Amino acid sequence: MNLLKLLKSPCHRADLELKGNELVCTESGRKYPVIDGVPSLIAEHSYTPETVDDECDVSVLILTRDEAGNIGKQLESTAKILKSLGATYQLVVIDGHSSDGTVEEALSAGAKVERQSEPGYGNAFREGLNLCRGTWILTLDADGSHDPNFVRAVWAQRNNAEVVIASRYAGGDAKMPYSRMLTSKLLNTFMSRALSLPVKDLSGGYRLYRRAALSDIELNGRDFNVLIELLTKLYLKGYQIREVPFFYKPRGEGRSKAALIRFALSYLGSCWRLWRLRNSIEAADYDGRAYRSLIYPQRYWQQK
Ligand SMILES: Nc1nc2c(ncn2[C@@H]2O[C@H](COP(=O)(O)OP(=O)(O)O)[C@@H](O)[C@H]2O)c(=O)[nH]1
Ligand SMILES: [Mg+2]
Repeated sequence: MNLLKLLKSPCHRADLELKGNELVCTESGRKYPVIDGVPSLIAEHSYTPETVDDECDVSVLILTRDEAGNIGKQLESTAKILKSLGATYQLVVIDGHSSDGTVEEALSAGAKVERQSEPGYGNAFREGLNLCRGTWILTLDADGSHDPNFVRAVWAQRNNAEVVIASRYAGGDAKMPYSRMLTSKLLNTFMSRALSLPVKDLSGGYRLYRRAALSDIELNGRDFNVLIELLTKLYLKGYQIREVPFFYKPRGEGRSKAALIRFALSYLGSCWRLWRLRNSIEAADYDGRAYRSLIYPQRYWQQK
């Protein structure tokens, strides 16, 4: 027997259709999540999609791991700001198998939610990018550190660069434990010098990308290092990167998943690979840098 036929939507007493991991009211289009195979017909869990699934101005991409108490607020505030800016949007959440109700909270806030298939922030990030359909992709953390009010400043710069970074270190500031702040600043300074990138905040995840610029970039980073990998590869292609000052707040509920040592190792581990790429002929500014090189034979050869 088709059990779906027995069910009616609580909002209109109408038939329900199963679409992906949601039951959809055939009368109103209101959506009810199916969580781990159990349909939830509770009104608070349902939503009427206001977001556009196909083409839209912005895809909001948020990665989550145990962010209950944070993700709902973050999605709602971001959606409100985008609405006030007149932008159409979709909300995409890639979840790292949270066990605290993050998925339900994200679904109630109207997001398209997928569980990541491979572990690690980098894998979730890649899977998320593949689902984004917007002209721009806005990435931000779920935990309340990335205040959605800064979306306005980031959005205002969208036509001036392919990547706009809400930057803690280019005129902004960060409220975080001293040890973390020091490690983060040292790492960012070292990496930006080593890779000759004119960017002060390489590791922050609050960014707006022009999606078309990402189309032929292949990412390999499995962890947080994917953020610097993407920035380096975009810069190599000659794309513009712009930083706007931003104030990073302490997270809301829960704990950070970025263990300091693992975080630093993951960045330094990518450094050699990215350095080789940065200094290869693949870089858009290779000729210009060789022309001004401190290495005489290279300069001579280029200026000949
Ligand atoms: N899907 C997914 N999200 C993650 C993973 N690790 C961290 N996140 C999310 O990525 C964002 C940044 O992580 P967070 O722990 O706040 O790192 P921190 O800000 O550097 O301390 C948060 O929204 C996390 O929930 C992961 O392995 N998978
Ligand atoms: Mg955080």
